[in-house]
Amino acid sequence: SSGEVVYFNNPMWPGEAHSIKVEKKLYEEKSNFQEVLVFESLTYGKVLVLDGIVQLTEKDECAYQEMITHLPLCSIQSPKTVLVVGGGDGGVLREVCRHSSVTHVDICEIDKMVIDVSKKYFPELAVGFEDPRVHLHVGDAVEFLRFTPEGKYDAIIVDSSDPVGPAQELVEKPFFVTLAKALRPGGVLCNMAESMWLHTHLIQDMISICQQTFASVRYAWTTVPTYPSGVIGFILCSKEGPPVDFVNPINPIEIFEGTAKYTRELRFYNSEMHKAAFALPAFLKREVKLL
Ligand code: AAT
Repeated sequence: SSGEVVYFNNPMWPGEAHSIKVEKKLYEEKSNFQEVLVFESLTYGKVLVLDGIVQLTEKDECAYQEMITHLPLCSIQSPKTVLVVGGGDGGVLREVCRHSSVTHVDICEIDKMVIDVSKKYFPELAVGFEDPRVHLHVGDAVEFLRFTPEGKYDAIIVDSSDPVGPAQELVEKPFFVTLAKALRPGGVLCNMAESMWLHTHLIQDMISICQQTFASVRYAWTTVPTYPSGVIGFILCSKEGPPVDFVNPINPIEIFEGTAKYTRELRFYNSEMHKAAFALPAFLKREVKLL
């Protein structure tokens, strides 16, 4: 409740807790899929929590949404068709829509309550839903991809929650196979891939699956202070076809491209951050096998 510090404990990060001071609880409800909580914090603005895991805060969401979006989209020439998996807050949509080359965006989010809550409490993120290029599908992404025509997308962004609850299947091989099918040759995938400090094994498992499924695989990371351990990573994959050099972006976005609705400037991403995101610490290079 108000004025108290909320401690986030989870088997995903055993033996530690992270904490944020609550100014005011704004919303708490159980959806068909998860517990949805929104509160105003003392120092990070509003916070969205699903099943006791912080999904975003107003202060640091830029570091996550801008990186998970522009790492893949700036790595290919004129992306046109994009799929977002999860991402019901709309933040990734907001970033995708900065790219004027984009003509069609599908989003498949399982939980309508996340979308409604974002529209009410996070207008700076939910603005992404207002773009006419965006097509919303409420449902399970596993199911959605089963019916997706082959080669439909230039890029897919998997902005999903941790693999406990509704996102469990999203880290398994059959799902990656359907993602690969849905991409055109040379198309790219960017997948949320946890913390190198906490989940090296999970990262290695996801990388192995991706290496069996895609032509090239890279790992990148960024800092998000309110995520456990303060960092989060991404797996970037490209399908066989025209080769993609993720580390040296060919489609810079610094020049503001958005439509009138997207007047917000980039806060985190630039071409230097893009390149730097692929530099990996020695221990991670040893523990994960990147070719
Ligand atoms: N944009 C940053 C927030 C997220 S949201 C992840 C979303 O994925 C949630 O809205 C959740 O409802 C949705 N989701 C989970 N499983 C599925 C599924 N099977 N199909 C479609 N959508 C799904 C990510 C934060 C990352 C936190 C890292 N610790």
